[in-house]
Amino acid sequence: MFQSRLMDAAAQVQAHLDATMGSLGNLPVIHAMRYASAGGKRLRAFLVLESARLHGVSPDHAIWPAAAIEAIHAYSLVHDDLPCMDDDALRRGQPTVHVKWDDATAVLAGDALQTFGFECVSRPECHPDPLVRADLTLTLARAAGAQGMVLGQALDIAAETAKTPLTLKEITTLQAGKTGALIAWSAMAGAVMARSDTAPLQRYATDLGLAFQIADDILDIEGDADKVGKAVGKDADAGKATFVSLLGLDGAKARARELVNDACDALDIYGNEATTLREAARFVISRDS
Ligand code: GRG
Repeated sequence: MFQSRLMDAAAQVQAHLDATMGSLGNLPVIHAMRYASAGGKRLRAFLVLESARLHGVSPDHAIWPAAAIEAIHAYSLVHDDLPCMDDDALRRGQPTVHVKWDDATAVLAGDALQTFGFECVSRPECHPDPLVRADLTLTLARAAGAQGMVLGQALDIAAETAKTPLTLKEITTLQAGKTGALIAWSAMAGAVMARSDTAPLQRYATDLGLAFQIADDILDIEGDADKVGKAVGKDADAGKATFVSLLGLDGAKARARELVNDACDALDIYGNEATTLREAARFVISRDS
């Protein structure tokens, strides 16, 4: 069930991005935007669509926040791959945007993907109620910005030159911003659109986001094609704390399983309707890329 819903979400969001970006023109920056926002697992779009389904929100409305979060996620990857950040040559198995075009195009494509994301959630087609659109926009700004993903990225960059490795508490805070905030927004989007309680999905997504990052650290150790490029990146630096370096490989795996169990428990109030979200949580720690 989860795999087919994930594939459906991927196809729907790609079609929507193609349709909405198709009219943007023919400049290199537009091609770079479309290139950078293609592919990927589409886990965040899936979470938006599933959260919307759980709350009876129309898929025609939910596709807008699904496209928004994938555009913002894509912007963060384009900027993260730049030479001044992680300096990666490969993303999703393809040359990164600054390698295929140049640094300036990558900065602009990332900027344009970010503003495109905010346009998606503020367009009238996203939801008939302007207060809901405002709420989606406000919460997305907080998740992506200086209290969320940008904060996490800044803490990560600071950690590279810190005299001592981060503690478990510090790395948990860092990752809650860097990867957790967008994942949490995605899972809560349906409840926001339905003007319903976001607390159960927030609990689910907080645990899911952390489990996702622990799984990413485990994949770094156990091998992933995209991460081969990290041999020249700053993550290759010795001494940078990860969940694996702090907990050990077995400890990290056990912690990820514990978080997934807690994430599933947070969905109890939705009963069987949330089966696919529970499957998604299990997928996050069993994926191979
Ligand atoms: C530049 C402000 C700014 C932030 C960048 C998300 C991020 C912050 C950096 C990405 C670095 C990284 C590889 C983190 C590990 C976790 C992660 C976000 C992996 C990529 O997400 P997936 O696996 O990617 O969902 P796909 O390609 O499937 O969309």
